[in-house]
Amino acid sequence: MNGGSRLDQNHEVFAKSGRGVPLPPADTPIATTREVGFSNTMLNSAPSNFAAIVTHHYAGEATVTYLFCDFFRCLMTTLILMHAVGSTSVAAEKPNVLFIAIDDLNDWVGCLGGNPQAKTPNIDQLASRGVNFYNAHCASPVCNPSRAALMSGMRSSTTGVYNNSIDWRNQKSGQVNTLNMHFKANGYYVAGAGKIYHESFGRYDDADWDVYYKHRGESGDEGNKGRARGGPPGPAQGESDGVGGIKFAPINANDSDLEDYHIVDYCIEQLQKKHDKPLFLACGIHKPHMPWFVPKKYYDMFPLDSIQLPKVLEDDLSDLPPAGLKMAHPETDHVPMLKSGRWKEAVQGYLAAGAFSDAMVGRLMAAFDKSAYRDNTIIVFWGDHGWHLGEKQHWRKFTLWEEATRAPLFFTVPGTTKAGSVCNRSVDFMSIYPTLCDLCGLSIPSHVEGVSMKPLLVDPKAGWDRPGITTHGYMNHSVRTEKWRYIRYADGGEELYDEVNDPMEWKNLAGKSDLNSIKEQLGKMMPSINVPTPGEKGTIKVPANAEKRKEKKASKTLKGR
Ligand SMILES: [Ca+2]
Ligand SMILES: [Ca+2]
Repeated sequence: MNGGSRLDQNHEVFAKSGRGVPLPPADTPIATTREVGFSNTMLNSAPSNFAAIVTHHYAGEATVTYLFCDFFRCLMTTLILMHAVGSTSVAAEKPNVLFIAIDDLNDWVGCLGGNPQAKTPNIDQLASRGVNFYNAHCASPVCNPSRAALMSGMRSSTTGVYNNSIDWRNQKSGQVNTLNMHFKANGYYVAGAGKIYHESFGRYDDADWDVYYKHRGESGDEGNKGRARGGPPGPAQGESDGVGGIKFAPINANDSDLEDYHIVDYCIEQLQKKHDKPLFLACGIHKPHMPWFVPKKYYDMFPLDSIQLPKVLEDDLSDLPPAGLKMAHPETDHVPMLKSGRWKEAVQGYLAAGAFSDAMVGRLMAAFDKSAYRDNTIIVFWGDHGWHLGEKQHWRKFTLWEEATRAPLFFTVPGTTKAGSVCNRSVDFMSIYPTLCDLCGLSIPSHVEGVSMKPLLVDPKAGWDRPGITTHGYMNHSVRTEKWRYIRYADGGEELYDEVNDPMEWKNLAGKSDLNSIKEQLGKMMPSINVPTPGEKGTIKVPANAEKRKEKKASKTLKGR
């Protein structure tokens, strides 16, 4: 074992097996589909625009204009009637969408193999309904930019939304139709609950959602049965709440004392209702985001003496460039964790929080299977980014390595996907927006940067020469293919990993001159547009502490309850 002297040699460790498979041949075509549909918005505006153009053309000829006005009244009536009939039949054919987001869930999921001790039977069952994207990566390893990019369809590097303190609503991402808005504008009934956007920057306007679950205490609609934001109280007075900023503790509480329980309840209610329009239902579950304060029964599923630690190479950081070292910053969390001797407890806490979120997914899916939506609904399940629990001597997200970029992504599409499929192609979450449009017959807005993955849903082994791209801070990018990960930081620092032979990313090969052409090829795939961090024109910033401060504050608040 490679635990090294800094780790407790008695701890059992686990290491991941190779996850990558070789790249397809370079000449494999990019099989993508971008069908352009005819949106209801376009239909609604078409007759009046047309009339305005013709009226303008005949300006000065009052009689002709008058005749045309009469003619257009008839034409418009006919078009409106046709539209009404058309949209009814189109609506009837449209699939529903169940859109499930999990916060901070890495690959410690049974069907992703990130930790053999993870217990996630409900999430595994959900994945097995369709295609499990085994090599899927977030657009950014931080809540707000990851979600803003996925939902807006625009990368962090295009919008400048790089961290949790930049309000995506005030940048380019706030000026376009987000995914839920696009579905709403195209005839869907769009309902949501929980964490879909980063909650500091939620947006719940009429143009965004038809209905949205409200936290207790917020001005509510009739569906308001929510708990206070954040859930149950923390550990009892005098009991430990974790190590520094890493918050974990079993609590004496019921599942229903956590807000996620009520978020799922709200979604179940939506599934029990009949909707006149096709349904787009978004369910955002908060756990396993910290604090890992979940009922004790989930901790009991993972006896402490059985816990295996992630495998860590003692001198792993010695081959990192300065920018990589800055992202690892082991002194913040890892050194205190080793000193505390409580690493196993922290791993137990994350597994327990994951098991709790799995139970919530189980409740949702049991209700889904009993609902009228069971056979005509596309299910997409995604985690917003990964999480380190000591790998590369780092904790939390905020890096460009596998532990922080890889996250769950599963698609089930009735009539298209085959149960039990696994796709090894490297993809990123920018493809979720266009894929859903493609599958539901909606146009893909021109601002959307990703491409549809429909060809991979039809055939998970189809040709695909795109990488998964992750951005963390201005000009810091990672490109992940099936064979390689190439990282290039703003200051020019580089890392290159062979994912087939080195899945833990221990050996940085960037200095090997015989791999220069590989680096060059991968570097060309990085985003060419790089918008500076708003308010910091032209400066380089690697945000690492914003969310940590917020988490600290939140856990303090929780403890007080
Ligand atoms: Ca997150
Ligand atoms: Ca290394």
